Amino acid sequence: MKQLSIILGVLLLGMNANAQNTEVQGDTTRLLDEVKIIGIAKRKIETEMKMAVSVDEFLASSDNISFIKRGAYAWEPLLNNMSTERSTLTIDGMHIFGACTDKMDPVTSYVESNNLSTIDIKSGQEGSLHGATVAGSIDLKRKSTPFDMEKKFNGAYQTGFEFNNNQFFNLGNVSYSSDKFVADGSISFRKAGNYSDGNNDKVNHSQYNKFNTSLGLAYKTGPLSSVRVDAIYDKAKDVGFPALPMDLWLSRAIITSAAYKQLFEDGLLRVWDTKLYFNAIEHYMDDTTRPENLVHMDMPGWSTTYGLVSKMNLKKDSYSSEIQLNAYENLSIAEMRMYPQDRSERTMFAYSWPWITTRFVSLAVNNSWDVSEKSRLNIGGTLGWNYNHSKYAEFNWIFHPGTPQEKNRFLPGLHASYQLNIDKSYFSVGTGYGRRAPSVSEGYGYYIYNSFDRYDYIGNPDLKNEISYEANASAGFKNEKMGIEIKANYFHIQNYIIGKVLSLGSPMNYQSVGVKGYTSLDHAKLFNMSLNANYDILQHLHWKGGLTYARATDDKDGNLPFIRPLSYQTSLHLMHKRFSVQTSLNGDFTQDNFSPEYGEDPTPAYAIWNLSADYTFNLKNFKTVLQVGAENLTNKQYSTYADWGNIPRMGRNIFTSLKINF
Ligand SMILES: [Cu+2]
Repeated sequence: MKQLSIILGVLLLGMNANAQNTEVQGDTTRLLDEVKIIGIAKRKIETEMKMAVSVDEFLASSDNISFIKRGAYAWEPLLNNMSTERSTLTIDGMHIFGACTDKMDPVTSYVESNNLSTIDIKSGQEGSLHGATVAGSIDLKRKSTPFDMEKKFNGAYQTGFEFNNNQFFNLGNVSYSSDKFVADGSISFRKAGNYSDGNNDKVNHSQYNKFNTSLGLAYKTGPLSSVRVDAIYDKAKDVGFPALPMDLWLSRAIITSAAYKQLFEDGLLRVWDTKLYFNAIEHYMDDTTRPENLVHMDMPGWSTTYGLVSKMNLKKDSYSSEIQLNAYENLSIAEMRMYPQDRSERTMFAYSWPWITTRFVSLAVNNSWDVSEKSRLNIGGTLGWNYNHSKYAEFNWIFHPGTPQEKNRFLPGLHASYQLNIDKSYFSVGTGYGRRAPSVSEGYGYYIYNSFDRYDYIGNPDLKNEISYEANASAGFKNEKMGIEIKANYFHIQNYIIGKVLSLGSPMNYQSVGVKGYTSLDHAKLFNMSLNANYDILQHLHWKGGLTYARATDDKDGNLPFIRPLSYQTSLHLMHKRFSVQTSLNGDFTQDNFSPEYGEDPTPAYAIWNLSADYTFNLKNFKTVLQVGAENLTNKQYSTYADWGNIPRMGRNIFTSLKINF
């Protein structure tokens, strides 16, 4: 497989590739720029309230993302109220898989806000370009400066302090561009102590330390072609997870890629971009920091992925298309070593991920036709192949005797949508069909302790593929002064994978109450809706508001867990000369549709008030912004429906930051 990827990569590199704009001229710098600018025009990594946000805080500002929080660090992003197994999480299209059986390390925890340009979120099957999915895709786009005829050097330095948890951070990034050569670099440090909740009580084990650095170099190999190499190194140390029975001692990731891009001046094919990548993660948990644990368990994990992603952009008249080939191989290993207080007396060893290899190849196409000036039709599809191999299948045979060591799955997907613009209004309707394979834990996990419902989870290699049928619609209106938009989607998912109590087997962990096996429900239904509006009250006074609603049930009309109750957000933004002030109120209504079967209890309503102000000035010739603000101004004690084990959230947090652009 690895060899196949390499051969394919070499083949693709040997051929020609490239661009996106119909106006083709000899000036290739411009061409390359135009391709890049699509990324730059998107939202910057900051929120209305805060300019120095973490990747998680930025993602939280998107209305189809919610989070399971196990502490202050590495929140698990849920897309359309579905867990990470149901979405594809990629960095520039590269697949990466966390090395933690307890989901301490979603892919989003391995990047930093100063090496990203934007985050591309696609809902449902529209996200199938990067691989088989049910919920959609989250693609973290790295910064990549375009080639420029003029030599340019820029960068930014950001520092700040947050008072609640004594978080101190320093983020720096630089970029250099010329006609032939481009370099992007970033470095960041964050260190935080335990945070305090709304009762001013310390939440123990909520500290973290993160170091991240990245480097990207691009060289123009010809008037219409370029090569680019990228690397990210991330290290998290001494990270507490207050909601879990153990913490993270050390996690390290290295994420590398080499890409070749070719643009074409004429013809149907405009851009061909091919990338080979490699990433490796090591993850070491530690429970010796928890004196309440009588028996200690070391649970290290490793995840290594090699892959290829090759993408073509086609365009002719009113037709444009993206074609993407994905191929990767991942090896996931997790160990469990148990011993009493004395480490030398090891009493048990097991693989919680018994060396699981996953190979995946998919070819995906998104086509769009501008049917008329006002309407567009999108049709796309994907065909994927997923292969799993379990090296130490004896762990899987304990609960599933005789199950084959290997498994092949075919994962087709289809989607279509129609968009219509009439004057200042716009509408869309869409539908989709797709499948996904079980994740490594769902398929092959062995005694993975879930501290939320306090069960040990066992994977099932014979699980059926999840099959999703989806419908979505949106409508909006926009003029110079205001905008309003409503969006809704509905998923009917067959063979919905979830844990159910097993009558056999006894718990391994003394904290656990029993054993659950991953099994398929006949079906589950999910509905998501959002309503957003904005209005410019005065030229320099802007209002924004939003509501989200979701409902999800299983085949017996019972509630599914981790579904966000009715939630809202409203904010005001006032600008005056060099000052700007913003305030926001956000909250959830009472969670009535909770699921006791999956360990949930009702969560009361809460509302959080935030306020921040910033001042822009010139420090010598550098544009500088100083910001001061407070989150949870009233120091409200609360936890949300998705706080693991109902751990309280942060109380009042005063934050300051300074950003210098040069
Ligand atoms: Cu972990």
